[in-house]
Amino acid sequence: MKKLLLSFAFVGLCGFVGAQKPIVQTYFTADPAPMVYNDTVYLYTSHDEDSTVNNFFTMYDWRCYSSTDMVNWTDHGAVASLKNIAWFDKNNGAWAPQCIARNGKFYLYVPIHGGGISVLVGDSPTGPFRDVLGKRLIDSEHIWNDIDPTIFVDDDGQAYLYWGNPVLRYVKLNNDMISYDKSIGKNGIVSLEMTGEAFGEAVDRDGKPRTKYVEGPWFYKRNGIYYMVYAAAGIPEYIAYSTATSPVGPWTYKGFIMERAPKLAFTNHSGIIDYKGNSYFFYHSESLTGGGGFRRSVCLEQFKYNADGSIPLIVPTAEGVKESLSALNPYKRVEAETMAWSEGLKTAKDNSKGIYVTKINNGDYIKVSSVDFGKGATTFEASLASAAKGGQIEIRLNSTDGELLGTLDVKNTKGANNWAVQSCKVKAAKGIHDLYLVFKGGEGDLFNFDWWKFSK
Ligand code: FUB
Repeated sequence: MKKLLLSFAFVGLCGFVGAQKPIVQTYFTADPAPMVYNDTVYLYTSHDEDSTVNNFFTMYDWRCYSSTDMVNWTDHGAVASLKNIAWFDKNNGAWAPQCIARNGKFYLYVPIHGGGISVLVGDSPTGPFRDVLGKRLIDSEHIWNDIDPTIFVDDDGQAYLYWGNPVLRYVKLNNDMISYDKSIGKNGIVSLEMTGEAFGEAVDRDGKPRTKYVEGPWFYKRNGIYYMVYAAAGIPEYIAYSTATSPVGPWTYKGFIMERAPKLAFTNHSGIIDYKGNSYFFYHSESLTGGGGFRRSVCLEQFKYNADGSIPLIVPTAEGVKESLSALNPYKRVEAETMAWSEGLKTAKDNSKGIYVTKINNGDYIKVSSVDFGKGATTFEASLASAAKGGQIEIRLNSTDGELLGTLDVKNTKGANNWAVQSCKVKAAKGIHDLYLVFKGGEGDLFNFDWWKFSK
């Protein structure tokens, strides 16, 4: 991806093709599943590898990001991987996940393409997640089509797990969230009758009737209405939705939410939340530089429900979410992997340090939105590690060539994981600005970057 980013920069454009704005730039991410927990949005994603194998989905692990302002996102890395699922003997197939919190635990439901739906359990929203069952959760005859789990716990405590392509099925989860009521449907699994009234009328490639529903369901309740939002209408996919007055239907088709648009991928997949009084629609596109149908990127739009609870048509924009919900405090340690935008970078994990920013080359940068400098900072410090000559961090306001507050000369620390806090004096910046950390140096990887902080 790095080479592509550099060549793109060469033609004088930025890192997405004037279409939808990906909220993650360090990896290709897909199948967004947001979860609001303790005032923070945790976003679980699948992960398209940079190198696609056999021209098909190449997906080995699931990633997590978090935000409290909907503009700056912190990378928590891969929180689960097919490597941790001992009973599955292939390394590919980590498709669309969803996590929910219950009983003081976090349940990450994952489809393993060709292996069915599993549940992984963690003690924190960012894992680690364990394969507690040692086998798939959904005991079904359709494992090839058992993809895209979506989970909702109703007000009476009953949890429902819906999933499937091209038929929607559900189970009623037991309170332990890792087993389900076997007394309903076929061995506990209820297959919905896929009618035009419920999911919209369509025809398949051979002209036979089918519904618009394809895959990627997102199930939730709002103001007494149950919503089923899903990928619809074949390839390339629209996003459509149906509603019901009970968690098990009957469902009524309501129409499209997102139509096809340039730079949307041939799949689409949505997640919807309300957060701090606003409504947000997550989807994926292929708009990050180097993107494609198997190298997708999660994007985000804010929207408003209509007064009757219906969802308006949402048009993907180049800006995505336009305003941060709160200003960021630069006087508390900020993880380097917290960013509103970046160019040319990757993140990696160090067992003692956690996630850090790596693959830092000359000209790469991090943008952090809406940083509140208050009455002014005097010092910038950062935790850095360099096995090479080091380089510089230019600390700038508002753009990559905006006002220069100071330059930190990053010294060699005798190892790419030998961390040292290094600092420099800065000109006092006042008020709220976008902060740009612009990396300069010679050829190759310059240094690794764990966190930064200003002081007064
Ligand atoms: O990411 C792999 C598959 O593509 C998902 O499971 C579908 O929803 C589609 O997005």
